[in-house]
Amino acid sequence: MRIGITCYPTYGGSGVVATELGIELAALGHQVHFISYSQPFRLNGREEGIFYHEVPVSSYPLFEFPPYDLALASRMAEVAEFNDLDLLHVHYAIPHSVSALLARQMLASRGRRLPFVTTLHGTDITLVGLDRCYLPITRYSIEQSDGVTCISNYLKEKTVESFEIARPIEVITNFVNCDVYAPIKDQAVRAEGRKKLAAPDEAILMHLSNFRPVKRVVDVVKIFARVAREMPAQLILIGDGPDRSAAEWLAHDLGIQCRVHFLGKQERVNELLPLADILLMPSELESFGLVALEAMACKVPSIATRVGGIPELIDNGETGLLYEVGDVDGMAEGALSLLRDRERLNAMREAGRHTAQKRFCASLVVPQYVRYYEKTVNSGQ
Ligand code: GMT
Repeated sequence: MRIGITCYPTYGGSGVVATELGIELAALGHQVHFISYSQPFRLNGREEGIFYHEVPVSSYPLFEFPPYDLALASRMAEVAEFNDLDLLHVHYAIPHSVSALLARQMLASRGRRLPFVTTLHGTDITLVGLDRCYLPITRYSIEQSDGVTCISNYLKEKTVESFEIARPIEVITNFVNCDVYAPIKDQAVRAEGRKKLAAPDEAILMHLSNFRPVKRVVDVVKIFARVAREMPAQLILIGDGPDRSAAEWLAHDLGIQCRVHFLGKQERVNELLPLADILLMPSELESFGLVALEAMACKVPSIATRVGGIPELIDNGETGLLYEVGDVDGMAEGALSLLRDRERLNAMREAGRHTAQKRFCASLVVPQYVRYYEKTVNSGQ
């Protein structure tokens, strides 16, 4: 198939899923065209079967807000026509599904069909989409999509309930490439990698996010401070965003700044994750929690919150430990209990990898998207 994909190219789960999906589809022989304002950060521009089309957004003194959604719709229509696309797949409803709707109408007026699939990821429904400014158009574009998918059952229920959507929504969960996200088999190599982050007797706790308030990065530092009081440990934080400075200040105020390391945005997180003992994900909300899945595939269990779609991914006590939002004492206790009980930690490491392979591996999930595309393309003919 020839598939156009639009996503936010910035550091965020929906962009990661869209990019990894494009890479997997291209590896299966499909032709993939990314249409966005900049190249998605996990693409290097040299992948076979993947093409990138930038959306130029020109400004004009009259425009206080340059109309990106219109520029995107124009580019989608052009790319679809010039490359004979079978369909568009947009990730994150706002504004991508509205632009896709316009592109579909533009091409229809020229006698061409361009169906589009919208994948809902989370805050496009739970936060931004519920904002009254966007709610009516988000609901409309979901209803008008030729296909709609959600990344968890939680998000499907939330969408149906909050937007009173009657149309069918397919749940296609997020996925991970278990060859790319994998434990480091050679223990000497792993030990060498860990040496750059911590002393041999120290535990490594990790956090990875875009440091938005919903991620509760300050809780990450609080949890770590409690762990570090009890045992030698280092905290590695990957990513960047609005709450980084608050987390840095807290590390200083607690006097643990020499054990807390902010690495900023990293491209090859698959090389860092397997070095950790535990991932901390104390989010206020996660519709899925992709980072926890990537960590599981690397045999790293998560200490996380019992919110949104996380319980669909993490089996409490089996593949990770779940707590109420803000329960930093509980999460610290959980981390300590696992780090002190290597047998239990190892069992969890194995169970997590097993779950990633058996339920969330790209080789199982990506074909579900392909089948859904085929159904969508064929149903309107
Ligand atoms: O959570 C973020 O900061 C990014 C956001 C996005 O849309 O880019 O992530 C959402 O989509 C991810 C991929 O499907 C999910 O793994 C995240 O759980 C979801 N975030 C929230 O629901 C808060």
